[in-house]
Amino acid sequence: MTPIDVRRKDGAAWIELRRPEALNALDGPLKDALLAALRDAAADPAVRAVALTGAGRGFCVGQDLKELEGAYRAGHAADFADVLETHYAPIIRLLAGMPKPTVAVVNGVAAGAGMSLALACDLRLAASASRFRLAFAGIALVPDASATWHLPRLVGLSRAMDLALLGDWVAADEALACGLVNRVWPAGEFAERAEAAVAALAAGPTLAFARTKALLRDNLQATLDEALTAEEKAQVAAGQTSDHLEGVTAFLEKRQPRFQGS
Ligand code: T3D
Repeated sequence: MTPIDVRRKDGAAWIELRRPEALNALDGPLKDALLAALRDAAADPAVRAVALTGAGRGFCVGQDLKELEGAYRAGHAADFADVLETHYAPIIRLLAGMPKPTVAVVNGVAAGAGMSLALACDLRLAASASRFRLAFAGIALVPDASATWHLPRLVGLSRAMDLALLGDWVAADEALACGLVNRVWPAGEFAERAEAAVAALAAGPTLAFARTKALLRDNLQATLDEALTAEEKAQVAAGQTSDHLEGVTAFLEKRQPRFQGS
């Protein structure tokens, strides 16, 4: 089985992590393949949304700890600088920064850097049996792969501290209640509902989505004046798009818009 499966559906790229026997733990080949798939999806204008999911009963349990076993048995720690710079940082930058919506379709357990991947996506759709754990403290590490950046922004500092330091599992319904995920659906309807949500994003006004995503992320650090200026610049550009014309025309003609992403 190849470590990643990429399929195109309704204008979206579905990227599936495929090491189900290890709950999709991230070993070197899987991280290489994930980075390549995300780069391809980001660069391809025909891809208007990206969904990340896992094969089998897990979403992703983070770094493959067995991959590091050789180093530890030999008495020295793994080179985290290398793995973070080569794999995790570019993967996270793509999920958070690519100019199209990214969606974590969390089919099962998400732990450690697997949870970080989900946090870095723009939206998280979760199966009701999924659960989350920031498992870094259990192996005496700090949350990484952007978890310290995304988590407090999603759930607030107090909850982030709780998840990072106490390290309890968070069930899907609790994750929904605290803003960690955006939707929870039961197993029987999860695949269908998630596919419909991703397809709806891919059929949306892609350029407006790209600008919206950048504004929301960038303006977290901005002053009000800076945010107003950035919104104006983005809105001027959005107002020039074919999709804006189509959206207004569809409204006037009392029909659904057909956005082309241009
Ligand atoms: O590079 C860096 O920057 C370092 C950063 C690291 C961040 C991280 O991501 S550290 C890893 C954090 N993840 C964890 O600590 C999760 C470890 N896994 C678990 O605690 C359990 O597997 C679960 C509670 C998630 C699920 O339990 P259960 O009973 O449903 O399944 P299981 O039997 O434990 O796991 C199934 C298989 O997946 C099993 O394989 P085996 O031994 O039967 O052949 C298990 O070893 C494997 N597996 C699970 N997690 C990992 C893993 N293999 C490698 N690495 C894992 N993280």
